[in-house]
This record gives sequence, C-alpha cells and structure tokens, in this order.
Amino acid sequence: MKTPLLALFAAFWSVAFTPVHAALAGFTSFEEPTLAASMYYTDSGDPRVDHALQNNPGEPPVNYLSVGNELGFTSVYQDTRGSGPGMTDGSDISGVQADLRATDGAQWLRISDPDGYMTTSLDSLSLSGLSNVILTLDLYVNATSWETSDRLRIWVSNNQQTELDLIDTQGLDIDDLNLESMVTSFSLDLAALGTDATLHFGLDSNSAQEWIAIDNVRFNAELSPVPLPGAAWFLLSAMVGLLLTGGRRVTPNQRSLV
Ligand SMILES: [Ca+2]
Ligand SMILES: [Ca+2]
Ligand SMILES: [Ca+2]
Ligand SMILES: [Ca+2]
Repeated sequence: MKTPLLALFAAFWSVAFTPVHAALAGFTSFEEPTLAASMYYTDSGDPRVDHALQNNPGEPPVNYLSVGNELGFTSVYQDTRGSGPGMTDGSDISGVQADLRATDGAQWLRISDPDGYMTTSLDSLSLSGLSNVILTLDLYVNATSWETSDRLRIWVSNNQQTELDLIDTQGLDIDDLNLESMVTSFSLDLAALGTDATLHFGLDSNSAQEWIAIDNVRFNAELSPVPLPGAAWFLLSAMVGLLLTGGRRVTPNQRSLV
C-alpha cells in the first residue's frame, strides 16, 4: 500500500504545487530574414505621404512574415520633415543587415537616414498566461553629429493604447546621451501592459551617418501555473483521503461485528 500511496501523494503534490517555469515568450535576433544582395533600401512610395514600406527585390527586408520562431515585423514611413526625399534617395542602409557588430548572431535591424520617421514594429505578443514578463534588447547608435531635431524612440504598446518608453530622445540631442558608438542594453518590466505587447523602433533623422541598429530582442517570462478545475481538485482530494484511510478499511465481516 505504501508505494502507490506515496506515488499518489507525489502526483497530488506536483499538480497542486506546480512551480512557475521560466520561458522565452517571444524573440527576434533578425537572423531569419534572408539577406539581400544590396545594403541599400529604396522606397518606391511618395515621401510626402505617410505610408507602409514594402519589401523590394534585392534590397534589405523591412518587413518579415514570421514562420513561427522569430517574431515578424512591419515598417512604416512618416513625413515629419516636409521637404526631404524620405527613403527614396537610394542611400539609406535600412532593414535587416549583416554586421560584425551584431550582438547576437550575424544580423541586426538597422534604421538609417529616413529623412522623416521610420518605425519598425514587431508582431504583437500575447502576454496571457505569463507573469513577470521582462523585455530586453540591444541598441547600437552610430557616432556622428546629431541634432535636437533627430529623434530616437523605442517603446512598447498594447491594444488599449498604453505606451511604455524604453527610450525617447524627443527634445534632446543624442550627442549628449552617452549612446554613440556602443551597444546599450535595455530591460523593461511589462507588468503595466496587461494582455499584449507590441515593440516599436523609431528613428527620425536626416543624415547618412545618423543611424541605429537593434538586435537580440527577448521577452522573458514565467509561465503561470494552470489552475485545476474544481472537479479535479475534489477527485484528487477524495482519492488521497481514501488511500489515507486504506489501512483501517472496514470489511463486511468487521462491520457485522460492530
Ligand atoms: Ca542578430
Ligand atoms: Ca534618406
Ligand atoms: Ca556625436
Ligand atoms: Ca540630423
């Protein structure tokens, strides 16, 4: 009787007190998109009109459809400068690029000289069933002469329009922020977002040397234990209770003697 009793206890304990498990809820290192022959991305859209950016044959991908491992992403351009060529000038090294400075693997995502505002957004990630979700990523900022009119923003949003910034240099000069020519790692607790998270990278700049790159994006989390339905709790408790009294079970003969 002892062996099955102990086994049932062990099963009961493992179900009742399942520990949380660390999990990688989502990630991208920009290793899956296929590298292009050219480093240069040339937008075929109208730079005076805000629009989604398209992938162009032979050019670095600015959009990626996930195949189930790395998160996918899409990119948009906004005309914040009013008079520039936007991303149509053929000299913008944007999209997924191979680079020895990539902090994970061999590729990263770069945004360069959009002459406007380019934003790349990752696929929305469901946070349901997760707890203690921590977002981490690496940012590289090129060293050049930035101006206050340039803006670097990395933020996370949810479907309720809540936004959390990892960095926003609006009104500041990137020259003054100790970010240039180095990798800066960011970490953000996403508890305030609730059920979903969408990560965005944005750069508004207007010079070929004004560029940033992102790599090694990870959403680390803990898997919440799945609560047992009430009926399962009742059944498990009843089985354990039955076995606990098994050594004193009343037989038909004994009952007749009482
Ligand atoms: Ca990478
Ligand atoms: Ca440009
Ligand atoms: Ca500088
Ligand atoms: Ca500038």
